[in-house]
Amino acid sequence: MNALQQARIREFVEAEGLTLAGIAPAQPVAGVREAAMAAREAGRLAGMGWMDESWIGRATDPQAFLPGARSLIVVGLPCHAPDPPPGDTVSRGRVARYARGRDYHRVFEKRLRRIARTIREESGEAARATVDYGPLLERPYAAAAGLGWIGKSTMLLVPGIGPWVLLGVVATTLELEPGTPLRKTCGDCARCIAACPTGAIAPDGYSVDARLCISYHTIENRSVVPRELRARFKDWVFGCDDCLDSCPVGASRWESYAEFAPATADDARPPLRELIALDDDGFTERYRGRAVMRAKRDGLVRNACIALGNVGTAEDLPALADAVADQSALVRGHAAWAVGQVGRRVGAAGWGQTLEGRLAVEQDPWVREELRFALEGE
Ligand code: B12
Ligand code: SF4
Ligand code: SF4
Repeated sequence: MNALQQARIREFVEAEGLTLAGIAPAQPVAGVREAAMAAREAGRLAGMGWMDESWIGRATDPQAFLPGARSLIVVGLPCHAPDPPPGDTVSRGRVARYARGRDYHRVFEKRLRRIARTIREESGEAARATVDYGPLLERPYAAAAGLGWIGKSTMLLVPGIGPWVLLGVVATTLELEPGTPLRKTCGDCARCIAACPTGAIAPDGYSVDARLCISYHTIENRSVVPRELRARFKDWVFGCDDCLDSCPVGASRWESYAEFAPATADDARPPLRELIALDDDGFTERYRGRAVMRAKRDGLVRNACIALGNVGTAEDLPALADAVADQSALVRGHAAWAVGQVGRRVGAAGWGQTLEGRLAVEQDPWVREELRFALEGE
């Protein structure tokens, strides 16, 4: 690869509006496969069964992703935008910053695929793009490319921007000049570890236990959220940014790719009563083209019930009473928990009857257990 070709690649990347990019050699990064396998074996990947031994093997070997690959072009998209203030005081949830606008997979994919196509057409070499779900662990390569360093929160931290960057990769058989890994570290800082509401980050950092992580539960978990965790979810309904928000790196700088910035307060802080009233069609209409779709309707409504359990008021109890009779058992059980939480907290009348009325007709054994627990308390 000569300097001219290298400059052309940078041109393709910048022509797509992507200014944060680096090159990593297409080789396994030492220690990463072992670390990922150890996380899997210890159960820290929770229910993400797709990340099995075979997936991790492929995801840590760029040759499996693109045979003959020599270089990985790693690209970052900033996603740190301020919240538009809501003009009311209704109970609201919170969506992680990366998911407030258009689905970043779509925003990225088109651009990265165009870059890969241009490389193929101009050089005759092979090129393949991936973002997030492709079998390639992205953060270690971003660090190898010199884009940033891996922090104790496990986030890639970019100087000046911090953890607020989403990643994508174009692998190519072209030989490109790799970047140099940064010599930066987190030093003595441990703010993210202290800020995590569930203790999901290992005491010394560099490892997240997905079984405890709010992001995992609100996005990936399709089933019951362990009762002992729910009260720590606060108002998060999709993802969690607590470890990112606590990070001093890049904290004072707002920078976002325009498509991720919330257009309205509801994109960042959706009214919870609206969320729990969504049916399948309403959910699809509201979140089509957005990352939130990944939670599916039942998952998002379950999350909204938990958030209402934590921040809801007496005004939210009628909506929660409807959710106790939802078509989905997953929603009914979490709604029952939320009724108990809000009812006790605000000392409202009638919440016990709501739960007893449901218990009289409920058939699902798990929902019955949640109803009994909500009635009896801890
Ligand atoms: C699975 C996954 C999750 C899981 C597990 C996360 C985790 N920390 O393990 C869950 C659902 C919890 C999750 C949550 C989030 N995720 Co996520 N996730 C992924 C995914 C698909 C794979 C990551 C993975 O394999 N995790 C498994 C563990 C074992 O690996 P790891 O923590 O990444 O650590 C590896 C390396 O960093 C390395 N390593 C770390 N330290 C050291 C030190 C040494 C010495 C060595 C040798 C190696 C090493 O070894 C580890 C094993 O592979 C990637 C996309 C991808 N294809 O890579 C996105 C990705 C990591 N997620 C991303 C984001 C944005 C998030 C959230 C911020 C979303 C949110 N706001 O809710 C949270 C942040 C939580 C957190 N603190 O990590 C971004 C991160 C961007 C960045 N700047 O780092 C990615 C890259 C997606 C993307 N394309 O932008 N995520
Ligand atoms: S995303 Fe939230 S729950 Fe998960 S590690 Fe970070 S602060 Fe903890
Ligand atoms: S909060 Fe501190 S320890 Fe955690 S990732 Fe940021 S700099 Fe590193």
